[in-house]
Amino acid sequence: MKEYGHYINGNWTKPENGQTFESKDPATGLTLALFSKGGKTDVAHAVEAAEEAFPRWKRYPAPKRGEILLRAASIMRERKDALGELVTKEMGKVIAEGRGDVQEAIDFIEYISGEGRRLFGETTTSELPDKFCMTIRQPIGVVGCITPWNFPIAVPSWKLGAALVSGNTVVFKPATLTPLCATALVEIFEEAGLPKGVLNLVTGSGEEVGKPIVEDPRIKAVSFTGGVSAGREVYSRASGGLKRVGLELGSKNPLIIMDDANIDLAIEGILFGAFGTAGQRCTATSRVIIHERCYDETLGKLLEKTKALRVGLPLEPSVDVGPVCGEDQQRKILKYIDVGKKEGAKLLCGGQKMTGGFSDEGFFIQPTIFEAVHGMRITREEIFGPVLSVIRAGGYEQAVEIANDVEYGLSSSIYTQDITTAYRAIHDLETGITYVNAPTIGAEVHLPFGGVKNTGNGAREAGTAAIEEFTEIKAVFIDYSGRLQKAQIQE
Ligand code: UN1
Repeated sequence: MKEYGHYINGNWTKPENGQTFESKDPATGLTLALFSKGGKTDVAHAVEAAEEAFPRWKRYPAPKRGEILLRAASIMRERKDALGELVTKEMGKVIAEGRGDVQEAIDFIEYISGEGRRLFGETTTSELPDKFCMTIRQPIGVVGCITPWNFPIAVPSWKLGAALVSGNTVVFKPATLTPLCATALVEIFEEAGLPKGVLNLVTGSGEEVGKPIVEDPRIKAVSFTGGVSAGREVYSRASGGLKRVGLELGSKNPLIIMDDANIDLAIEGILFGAFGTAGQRCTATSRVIIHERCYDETLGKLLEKTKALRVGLPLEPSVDVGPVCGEDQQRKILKYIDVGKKEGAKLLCGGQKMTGGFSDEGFFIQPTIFEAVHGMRITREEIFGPVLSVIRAGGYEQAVEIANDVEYGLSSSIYTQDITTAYRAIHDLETGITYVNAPTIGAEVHLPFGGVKNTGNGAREAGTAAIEEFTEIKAVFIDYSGRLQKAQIQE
């Protein structure tokens, strides 16, 4: 069995205590590889290496930093199929989505590498003669990137790409469920020519590795994607050090279907949005709010199509829905299905763990639909699995009210043919992302990604906004008058 260490200062090492953990294929239960169980000492070494590498990386011209990233993207392109397969094996999403995960990483790394030739500041006027004013962007220093398992190549690439092109050095902690993807990604950056110490990987749990990263005073910023309670803990622990923190947390994304919608198009959107990645996306459609005038027709069609979805081994191209990512995930999702039943939601399809044949080896859950009433726990709390609540609404106003009445606000969608309704919804829906006539998933990397309310703390990833998370802005005043000029005092 292959065993991987941490990657610190350009070397693949072993943890001091020599302990390991397994990464498993959630479809087959087979162990893929062993990984070092990191701890405080490993994090300290990684931070030391990152700190030492920082001054040179900061001075390394940004376009050259971009070139290294571009090389990494081209290696990813060459290995797209193998990496896609790796994503599917380690995380469980179906193979087309495994490749999509890799494509999203390529897209973003290519996009952000161009930032090496931009990293724009501003130039502006001065209130005094013979004086010039501008802003420049500078890296923050050593930053911590803590990433989730659901997009094991794409989301780390968002964070690492933006942090590195901006001139920061990084301590990277991937989710314990997907360390193999993270290792493959780091190997690619190494091959692309990243100098030693610039990117360091420490594998292990949130408690043993995440916490020391967040608390180390030498780490100046932390970018975290994960659940809301872990996010809160990261935020409060980092606050003592007054660190920059970027959070991308939970959501409960609504999809509204108006009575003038193209129903068949909406159904396709729901199937992809709710059951793609087995519902394990921050952007997953978890509530469908249907106008009462098209409720019965839509629900009937939705049920028929959902029952026809093929759940199976995710490497088979004809499979629509793969396993959920591990036993804990399965338990949590089944618990929510139970909660839904107990609070009186009507189970319309699914609702069971799959048993028999291949499914006994892995963690499969049937695509599940509840007819629910807004306010039930299953309509408010993030489930992160293939469980959808369908809610009836009397009209546009009520649909939007229901959509907004949750603590989260990442993504939303409305299906309508009416341009006025569409534009109203764009303004009314309280989310960081809104789709019209498309499901809640599928954000493109050149636009900002992030949410409002408890989905985060205002940070945005992807797009040009990505560099905000990882740069400081410095104001510069250049006086070429040859005399002391006094702003605010001199006439
Ligand atoms: C996530 O679930 O954390 O918009 C990321 C989407 C993907 C990214 C999802 N492009 O669904």
